[in-house]
Amino acid sequence: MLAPLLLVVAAGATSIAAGPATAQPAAKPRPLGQVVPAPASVSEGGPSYALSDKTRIRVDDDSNEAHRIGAYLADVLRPSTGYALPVTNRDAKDGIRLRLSSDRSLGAEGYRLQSGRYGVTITAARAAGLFHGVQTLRQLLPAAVEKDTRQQGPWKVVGGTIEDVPRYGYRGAMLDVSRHFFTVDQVKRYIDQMALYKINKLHLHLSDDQGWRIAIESWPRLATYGGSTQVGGGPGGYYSKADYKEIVRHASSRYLEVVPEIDLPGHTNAALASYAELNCDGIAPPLYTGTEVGFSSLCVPKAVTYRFLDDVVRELAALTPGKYLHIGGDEAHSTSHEDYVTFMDRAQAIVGKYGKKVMGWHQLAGARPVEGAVAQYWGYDATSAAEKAKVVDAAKEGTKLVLSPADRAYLDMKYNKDTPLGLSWAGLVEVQRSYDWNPQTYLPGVPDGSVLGVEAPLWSETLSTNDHIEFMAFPRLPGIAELGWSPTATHDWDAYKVRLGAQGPRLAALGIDFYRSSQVPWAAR
Ligand code: TNX
Repeated sequence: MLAPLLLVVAAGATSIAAGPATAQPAAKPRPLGQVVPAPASVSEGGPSYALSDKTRIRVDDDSNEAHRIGAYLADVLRPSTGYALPVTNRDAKDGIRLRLSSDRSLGAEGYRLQSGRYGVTITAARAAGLFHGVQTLRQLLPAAVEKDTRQQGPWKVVGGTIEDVPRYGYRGAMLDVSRHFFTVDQVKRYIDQMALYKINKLHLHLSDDQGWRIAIESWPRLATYGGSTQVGGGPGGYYSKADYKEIVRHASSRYLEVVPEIDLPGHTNAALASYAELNCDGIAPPLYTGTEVGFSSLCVPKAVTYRFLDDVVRELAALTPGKYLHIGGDEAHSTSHEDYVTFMDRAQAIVGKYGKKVMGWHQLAGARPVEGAVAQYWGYDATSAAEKAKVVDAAKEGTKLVLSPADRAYLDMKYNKDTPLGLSWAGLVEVQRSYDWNPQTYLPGVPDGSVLGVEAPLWSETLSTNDHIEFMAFPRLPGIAELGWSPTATHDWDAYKVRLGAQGPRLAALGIDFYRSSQVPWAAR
């Protein structure tokens, strides 16, 4: 089943790399396998389909969601092609068809894409699969299709069939909105970029020493005071509940689940500054705008700490349709181990009380993870064997893992010593290093089935604009997305770098400011 894919990818390698920069748009459509993340199986053959001014987008008449996805696809394609692309449920001979079927083999997120002389049909069992299939279709068209002004065609899709289901159900990206605040529109822009690569979780790091970013009615000063600054002393900001709901709504329209994080019991200076009673000594510290970590802690023995926690978790859980609530738990260097364990027991119970699954950074493994808890591993090559062993032992006991190794998946690590943004505590992380690892074997000894997937965190100590986000996330985020989506058999840097190179003109057409790594043979168009 996989052999055709590897062949197609290899063929793509020659045609893309050989294309001279000045050539006119080629009439030959791009190979079916030239997609990131690599599809599970590809078989190319038969006539290609050319979009035209007669093309319609047909959807099953009884699904609102399929209609919405059809309208979304039309919005992507209309400006560049100039075609009307009506979305219709009437039978049309020629066109793009979005079809929900009862084919269980496609699972919750998989899809089948078939293209031939009369059109392209995307079939899925669930709407999320149609949406992912639409992302694949975008990549099968010339990169200029992503531009927002009229472009020269032809707009051809090569003939053949893709059958595609994800390797992992958890394919995440995290944005730190605490160290620097990002507006609702900025978060939505990043969501749209994640969706291109079939990412399905948005983890929002909503609180840290430098800022509390979500309105909590029962503790209003958390946001109004605790959210009033950021690293470097800028004005900060926070999401009202309506803002937050808008982020959740937009994410779910892109088939992403939002995973909110309140980092506890360390990384809490913004909360401690907002309410004196949360401090063991009853004295509120000043707001913090530096970048040190590990100096703050909630007061574990005080009863008020758990009233605060209950209120925050209750209000946040009520805003969260997704199943996870992330309680941080990293770098609690100012909390004794005994206090840490006590605190995490209580915090996990509160998350359970409000119907959510606990997620925490992997230090949770050194406490007492509750049944069903998910630990997010963020160690790196230099992490001690003892620390890794705690995580592996927890996995053996049933704790599930999401992998975010800092020297692979951290999008805030510098690419090389000259990268103007980012940090380097876990090392320099070029594009190949970021891609070239296997989530299943990364922590030896972890039982099969423990790994739920991968996540690429973006910490924002040094990042404050869209360009900053995009320069650090691209092109590493597509590589992490591929590790989460594609079968291991497709894993091959030499093939991947060519497929990634083909994303260059596409990212440029979308106005994404990406790092043009010299490791990647960037296509000219
Ligand atoms: C470590 S990763 C942290 C964050 C920093 C990040 C910077 C983690 C769970 N904690 O507080 O922002 O490094 O790379």
